[in-house]
Amino acid sequence: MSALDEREEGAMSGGDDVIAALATPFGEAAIAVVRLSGADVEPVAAKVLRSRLPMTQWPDRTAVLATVVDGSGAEIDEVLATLYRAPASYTGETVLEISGHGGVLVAQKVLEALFEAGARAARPGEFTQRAFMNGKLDLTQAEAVMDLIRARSGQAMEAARRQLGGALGRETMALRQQLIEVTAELEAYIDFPEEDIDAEAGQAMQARLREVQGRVGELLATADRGRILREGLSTAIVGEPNVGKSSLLNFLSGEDRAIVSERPGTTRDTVEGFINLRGVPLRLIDTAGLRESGDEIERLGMERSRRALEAADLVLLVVDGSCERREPLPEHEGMLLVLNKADRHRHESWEGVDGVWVSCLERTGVDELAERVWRLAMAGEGRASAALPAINARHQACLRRAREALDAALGALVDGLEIEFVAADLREAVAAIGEIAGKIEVDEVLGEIFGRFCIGK
Ligand SMILES: Nc1nc2c(ncn2[C@@H]2O[C@H](COP(=O)(O)OP(=O)(O)OP(=O)(O)O)[C@@H](O)[C@H]2O)c(=O)[nH]1
Ligand SMILES: [Mg+2]
Repeated sequence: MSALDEREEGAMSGGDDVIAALATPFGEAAIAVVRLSGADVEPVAAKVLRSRLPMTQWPDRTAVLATVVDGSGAEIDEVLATLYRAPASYTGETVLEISGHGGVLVAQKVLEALFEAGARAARPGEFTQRAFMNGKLDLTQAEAVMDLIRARSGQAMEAARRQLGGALGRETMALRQQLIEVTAELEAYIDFPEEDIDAEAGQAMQARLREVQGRVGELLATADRGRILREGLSTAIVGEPNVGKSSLLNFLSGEDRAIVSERPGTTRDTVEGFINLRGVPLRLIDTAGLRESGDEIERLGMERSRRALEAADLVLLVVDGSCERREPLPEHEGMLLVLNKADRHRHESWEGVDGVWVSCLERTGVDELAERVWRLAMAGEGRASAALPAINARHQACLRRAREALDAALGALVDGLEIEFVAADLREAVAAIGEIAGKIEVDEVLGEIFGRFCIGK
């Protein structure tokens, strides 16, 4: 059975079992929220919740004071419980949220009581997966839920919010619709083999396909931005030993992450720190200083430095600006020269060299550095605009497939090949674009997506 059929069936029958999970982080907190979802939430929860009114009489979406008891009737916690009867809930099934006292043991006991009463532990993302199955969200929206939770910069949050609002899903479904219409028009000719496509209609179809093709290309161009917003711009800090690379990582991240010492060759392994530089998320990677000598371990470290350098979106090349400039500077796309130790003195050999002066010791120069990094990071076309979508790797793969199929269809149409060939390519493009919002035939794709969620979401 395809996921689509399942989705429709799910909408009618609801989930078969009641799932439960802690929706708040595990640990000590003011409150802990345990969430349940399923068609039989009420009969299951009624076994463990005691309240003045029986649960059947609880008003919808209203907090009710209740006591949680275990199987033997022993009281566990006094809680506020809110019932969202199907279909007006996050998952589309009946949902119950139990807000109890935050505490590792209390929340654990509440969950155990619920499991004993017939609920089972939810898998990561299972609540959202059910919301998708019940048609509450399309797949891009479901993915945006996690993007929003994980957003570490204002831009990432804004992009996730837009996607959660359904912008990407609507757009891809509209493109899919256009393709379906052209396919239908073509297929009408298949039924009348004696008729050729007349020139005007053929032109019109080509024009429509080109329009979709253009938009697919534009969406594909946002993949880089999407990756950067989700994962951060990988930024390697490189340079000779002892110039202050680790100091720069600590300075920018505001944390004492990497060991700093006056001994050259201190950093052996790469050390990472995530920072948010004026809304640009950066994954800073401190590396081992590059030099000729060094022992075995240091050489291995340098090997890692080179790999980080190759893979980086951005490179901060750190030099000691108080010392004389010796070798020619390496070149790298997206590289910025950072002249450190400005507090000592600015050696005249650096005059006229394009770079940013900082002092990690006295913590100066960060504003200009942020400005320059921002400009470099956003140099990529259109990356800075919050209004653009920011597709993820899965969307990118679907769009690439769609683009290939579209290219083939257009080629076949232009060459006047058999209409069946064109239609087959178009159907492939329809399927590929449809997958983005969740018109999916393969269940593994769903498992793959929701498996990355946090439990309780
Ligand atoms: N005066 C001054 N000293 C600094 C500054 N930044 C770093 N240092 C000193 O320079 C030395 C080396 O700093 P690190 O941050 O360990 O240098 P590194 O580039 O990571 O060195 P390796 O890991 O060995 O490659 C330390 O003694 C720091 O205190 C600065 O802005 N001014
Ligand atoms: Mg270091």
